[in-house]
Amino acid sequence: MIKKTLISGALGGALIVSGTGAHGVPQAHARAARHYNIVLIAGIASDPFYITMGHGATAEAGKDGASVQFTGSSTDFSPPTQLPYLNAAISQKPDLILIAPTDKIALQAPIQRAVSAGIPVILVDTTLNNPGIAITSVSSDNVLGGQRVADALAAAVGKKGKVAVVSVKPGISTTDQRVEGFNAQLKKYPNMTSIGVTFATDSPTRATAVFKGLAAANPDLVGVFATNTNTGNGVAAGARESGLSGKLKLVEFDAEPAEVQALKQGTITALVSQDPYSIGQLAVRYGVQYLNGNHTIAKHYGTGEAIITKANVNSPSVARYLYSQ
Ligand code: T6T
Repeated sequence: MIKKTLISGALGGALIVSGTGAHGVPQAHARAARHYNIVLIAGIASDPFYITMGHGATAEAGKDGASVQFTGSSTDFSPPTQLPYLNAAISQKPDLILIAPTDKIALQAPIQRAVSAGIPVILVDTTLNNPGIAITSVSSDNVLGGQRVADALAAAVGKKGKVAVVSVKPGISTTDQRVEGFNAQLKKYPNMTSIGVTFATDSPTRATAVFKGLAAANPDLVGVFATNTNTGNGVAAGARESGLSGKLKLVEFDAEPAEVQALKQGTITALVSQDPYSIGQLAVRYGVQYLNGNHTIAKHYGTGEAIITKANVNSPSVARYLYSQ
């Protein structure tokens, strides 16, 4: 599917209209003038979001006569664990680097080193404070995603009460933008208040502890927004272990298998999921186009988001928004 318009309501289904030629994507595949070696450096390589992105990138590379090496730390989403993979890629001198920077400031200079070494870079998912050093970036609209979470949570709690946010750490563009969108949209609900953001460093165990602490300290808490997969899995476990599953409403970002299972079981009310397959696919497609000498590329390409609930989780219209492993 190339052209895609997604219309989604607060807790409603998602309608995807397909055709060809959206995102300014070249209609025919940009076949490589020669074989291109592309390195994809994930935020965290064990995360189904990036694994699915890797599948999209690899599939596209196969069509374009290129190859993708999928790398990244399998333990942590952090600059110190990501940097060795970036440094290794720079010394390997691939034709193109696709990278999800784990911090918008800390990765700026290291990515500039790749660019200065003559390796074009495309930012995938997360971005930098100055993304202009990359030839383009491909991502979801994370501010809009955060707004959708606020609407879904408001609908789930009857538009009133105290809610909390559990996120990863400050400085990650995606999760920061989701919180920004969420907070802005929450202002539209005068009877709702947020007690703010607590960070759990992408650790499910810490997110469980954070959830339990928040629930214990705030018996009137009615809902929680968990801003990504690992955080969401920890929060959902916390709700189950505290006997609050289904009672305290959870709306989470992403749709990896454990989150989808928790949605089906009623622990999670709604997921705002992304399209990582298309992120990988488009990044390779534009990268190969660039390497072939066509530099008429936009500075950013957006992929869609979907709201997934029990009502539409088995619908073919949201299938591409469910992550694989
Ligand atoms: O939510 C995704 C990604 O968009 C974010 O940048 C980091 O966390 C995930 O990988 C999911 O765990």
